[in-house]
Amino acid sequence: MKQWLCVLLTLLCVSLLSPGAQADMPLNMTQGVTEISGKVYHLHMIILYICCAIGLVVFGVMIYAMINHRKSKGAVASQFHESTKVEIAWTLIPFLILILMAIPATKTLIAMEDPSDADLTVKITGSQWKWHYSYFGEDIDFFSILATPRSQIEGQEAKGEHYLLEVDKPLVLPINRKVRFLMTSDDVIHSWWVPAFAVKKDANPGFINEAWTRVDKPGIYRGQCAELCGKDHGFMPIVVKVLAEDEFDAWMAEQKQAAATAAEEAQAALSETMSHDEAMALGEQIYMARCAACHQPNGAGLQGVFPALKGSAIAIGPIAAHLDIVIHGKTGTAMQAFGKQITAKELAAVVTYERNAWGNNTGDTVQAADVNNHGQ
Ligand code: HEC
Ligand SMILES: [Cu+2]
Repeated sequence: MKQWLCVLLTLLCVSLLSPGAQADMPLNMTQGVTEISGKVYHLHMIILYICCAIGLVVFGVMIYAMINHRKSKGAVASQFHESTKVEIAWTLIPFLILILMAIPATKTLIAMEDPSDADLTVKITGSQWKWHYSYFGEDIDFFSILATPRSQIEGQEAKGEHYLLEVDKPLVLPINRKVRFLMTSDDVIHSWWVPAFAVKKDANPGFINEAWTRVDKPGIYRGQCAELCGKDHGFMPIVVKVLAEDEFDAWMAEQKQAAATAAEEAQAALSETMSHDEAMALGEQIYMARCAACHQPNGAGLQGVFPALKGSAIAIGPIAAHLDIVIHGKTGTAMQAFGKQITAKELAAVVTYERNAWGNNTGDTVQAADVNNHGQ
């Protein structure tokens, strides 16, 4: 019996503690790709070793006592009370162990909490259910939205390799530069979590939290929202593409160029007239990507939470009121202001779509200029 226990305990220790097992054991925490994530990993391992040692001692003594001092062997319990020595020992020893654990933990925490001297600052805003990235002082900002097709989510198609962990536009960062993150939210509490960077920070409405990272290795890193934030909490992944420094600079220049072109195009779109079919096609695309999560692909909404647009008084009533709620949102509800999120042309298209889909047969075609005149 005793031998068996020894073998079992030894096996357990070997499998937990051997470095080989750690390296490819998917159950363990990732070592990540930053200095901090390495520190966090080592801290985690130190604490795990201490816990294992305590566990071995406590369970060892307990099992030894159960086996060797059992009643059938004629053991008689000793009766003693208020042993000052034992009481001091069982207070002092855990206290010392805690202090011992607090030293490396504090060091790591302090390092994690120091976002000073950053080379780049990115503001991260969570909202139901997407991330918005804005590069400070660089005039670059964009939304990052789940890119997994609905057909995979609904099971009509096999799930891809990065199912629910892929986005249309990833956050792009350089290696070897200190990046400071400012996190906030437009609605409820979200949490921006990328395990490979050991960054996990709440994004709270009305507050700004800070975090930082400096990535050592180029690559694509994935994460998720880590704070239950509503129906599509599991559908707002994070993808970070980390580039070599020169590639990053090139990307940045390209983004600025693209932003300038997009601004010109948006200006040009104001004088264009979309055909009804063109508006419906673009509108459906925008609707599925931006609105369907709440109002549902069939426009029926979710009773008591998200209103139906099929037959809704706003969607088949005057255009101005319809434009108004889509552009400005409705404060205090999950209906966001889309005026700054998508272009006038896209707004016109999605409103056209809502006014003519699912049997909403208004026949209206809204143009970018109408959106602009309404006040985007
Ligand atoms: C995060 C969830 C969410 C998303 C995404 C969303 N909406 Fe809404 N929407 C709401 C809620 C909630 C309301 C109800 C607001 C209220 O209480 O009046 C609403 C109301 C509306 C209404 C008024 C309907 C009525 O009859 O009262 C329209 C029109 C509308 N949304 C259009 C859109 C469009 C267009 C999009 C995409 C560009 C969109 N919504 C995306 C949550 C959402
Ligand atoms: Cu979230």
